[in-house]
Amino acid sequence: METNGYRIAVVGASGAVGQQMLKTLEERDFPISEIKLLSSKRSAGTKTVFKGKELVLEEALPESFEGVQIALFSAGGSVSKELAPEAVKRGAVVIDNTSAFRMDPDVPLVVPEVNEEDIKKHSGIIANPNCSTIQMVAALEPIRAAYGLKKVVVSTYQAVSGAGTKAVDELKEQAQAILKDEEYTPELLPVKALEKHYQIAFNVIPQIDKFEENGYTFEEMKMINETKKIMHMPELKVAATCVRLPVVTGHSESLYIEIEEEGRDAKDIRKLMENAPGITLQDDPENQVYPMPAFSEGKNDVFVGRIRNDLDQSNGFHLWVVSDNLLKGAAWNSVQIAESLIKLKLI
Ligand code: L14
Repeated sequence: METNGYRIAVVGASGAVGQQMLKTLEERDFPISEIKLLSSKRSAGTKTVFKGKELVLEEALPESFEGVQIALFSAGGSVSKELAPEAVKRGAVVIDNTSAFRMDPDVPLVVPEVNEEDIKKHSGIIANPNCSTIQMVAALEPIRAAYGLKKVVVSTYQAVSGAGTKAVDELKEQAQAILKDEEYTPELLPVKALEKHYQIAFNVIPQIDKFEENGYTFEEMKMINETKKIMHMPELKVAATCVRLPVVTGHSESLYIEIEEEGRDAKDIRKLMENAPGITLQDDPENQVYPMPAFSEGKNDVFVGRIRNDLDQSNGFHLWVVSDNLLKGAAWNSVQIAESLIKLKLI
């Protein structure tokens, strides 16, 4: 630890995202003078290694944030609602990875490649967007900036790790049970809190999060509303269908977009992606090069490929966008926001 670094807390340090946050802080060599690993009462006492040192998780309490400068939250919406204001009261800047404050008009919702400057308006809490939203807006922003954007229709192919480590275990246990012809009772997906659960191994579930009254799921509405907020485009037309697949890590998305400018070609979009921050273009159909979740795991970038012209709509294009949902979709974007705070001299 460096003496001139920051005092950090990670809330939800034992979770799928929390663990990736620790790994990312290590990899980035984030300046840390002190780090506190916080968790629910249930996980308190468990140990985890950070920079070669074994650390014990403590139960997250309001007092835990005394002296903390940056608190990274990823322990569920109810924990954030209760403890983020307590952390802010004690002088910390909170970077929250849950949906608790994302649509709050006083809370910046930030993907640094898209709207880094919004961080300047924070009053204690900065929200990390939904995983599927982050990778989509990272790909859309360079297109919007160059050619304008009118409409987006997205279908997602989402990994189970978004629902936590238990959902990953469930997928593996189910797959093994099914291969051995054993009975298995699904318990977690699509939504743990609901009564009905479905098999995810060798299946596809067109529901992520609860349904809202308009027939869209909360995950779909998050993508729609968060995209407009991050891109500062309340008028943008967005539709989403969010689907869970038996993939452990890496969300994929099929995007149909319509741009403002006429006369553009898929080649132009490809060139934009080639030069965009945080994007890796993988688009060479002749050689079967395109993004896939199995090969995006462990990488911070958003991968874009299959860029092609719509066959009927002259300003319409199709893209395939893949990223590690635990990294750019969560841990990496959160740490990136922390790096932006330092870069913009806000901390
Ligand atoms: O909104 O179950 O941050 O995959 C992202 C992961 C909601 C649940 C969010 C999942 C979560 C989602």
